[in-house]
Amino acid sequence: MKTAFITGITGQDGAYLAKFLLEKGYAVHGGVRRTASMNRGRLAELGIENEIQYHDFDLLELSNIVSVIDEIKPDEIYNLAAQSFVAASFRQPLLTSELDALGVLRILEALRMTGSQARFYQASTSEMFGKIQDQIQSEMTPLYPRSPYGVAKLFAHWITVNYREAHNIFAASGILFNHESPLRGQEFVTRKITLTLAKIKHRNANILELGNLNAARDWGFAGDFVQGMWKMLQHKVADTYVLATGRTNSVRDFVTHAADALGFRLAWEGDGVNETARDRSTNRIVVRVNPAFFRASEVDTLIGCPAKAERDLDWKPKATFEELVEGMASADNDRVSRGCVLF
Ligand code: NAP
Ligand code: F7E
Repeated sequence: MKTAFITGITGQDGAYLAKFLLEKGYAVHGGVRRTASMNRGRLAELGIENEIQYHDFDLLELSNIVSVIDEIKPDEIYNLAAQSFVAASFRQPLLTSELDALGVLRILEALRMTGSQARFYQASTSEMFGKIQDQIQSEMTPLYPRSPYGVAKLFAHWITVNYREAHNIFAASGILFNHESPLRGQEFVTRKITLTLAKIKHRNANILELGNLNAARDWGFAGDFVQGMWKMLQHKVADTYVLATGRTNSVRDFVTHAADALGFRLAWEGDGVNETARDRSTNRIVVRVNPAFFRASEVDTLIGCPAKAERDLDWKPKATFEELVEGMASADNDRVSRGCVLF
């Protein structure tokens, strides 16, 4: 039986990855930071809350990272822990860098200091492409991050490559494009859209306020992407891979599809900050722009090329954009109608 240690196990990807590894017969250990309230709702929703061995873990604390690795002696470490919300990184750039940049270096140093032979996965991100230098982004595309989050993740990516080359650590970096699911945090735009529209439908909210409707992302399903993480650690050599769907859609497209799935009939009207969407059946405005959600510097559009992962890892995303949106809308419709939105 192999042993895996997942940092960030309480987050979206951590939950899906834990389920996937448990099904493969792994002993799964999870790192959780101390908080005043329990936050294992995603693991509970997947029915695996009690199948995981939990360890106190914080990216800020080197001694803690060393002792956890010493105690578990994992075969594989998946570093998914991060301050992952781009908008928050503009307000908390130092904290974001401590966690998302130096936190990764702390784990790599812990691996070096303990002489652990664990294979290491780093959760890198398409946010590193930022102001895109190629129309379609691949492992060869120059990086140009546009937020403190993107800059911190860029450091983490390169320090992972450096420890691979300098210290012979099996350290893989997955440059993952946006991946979403019914377990996505409510602050991210996809989940904000499906949850708020479901609430409007059930008369628990009046309006969905969004920022940049023109932003376009390559959106995939998180359940597909965690399988790619695992494949990177099964490969004969550690490397860097892009995981993406190769298709891009705007925030406006996402709203339109989610609204359709929930039974609204939207008509878009106006331009720029005055753009709105009216529900034709009730004649009510249900979506409007609020500039408070604009970013100080924006990533306008992303679209990834997953050809290397397809070729070397035999990885391909399965869910389509439409299936993703419908799945998220349906899950939030159920939760709101049951009055049970736990995360
Ligand atoms: P998420 O839902 O925000 O989960 C982040 C996890 O990190 C949570 O478990 C959180 O714990 C934990 N964490 C935060 N600060 C920590 C600290 N100081 N010490 C230890 N743990 C800490 O993120 P996700 O969407 O699952 O993403 C997983 C990883 O992939 C992240 O590194 C993210 O930056 C990266 N990524 C995500 C995407 C995407 O589209 N989802 C794409 C590319 C890369 P709490 O539950 O206590 O908050
Ligand atoms: O924004 C626009 C916003 O916050 C997507 C993280 O997982 O993926 C995620 O980062 C787009 C941006 O995700 C709202 O301006 C419009 O252009 O859902 P998001 P993100 O910033 O792409 C990457 C790959 C990661 O690595 C990150 O960890 O949507 N947008 N209106 C809005 N975004 C939000 N959150 N809220 C709005 O009201």
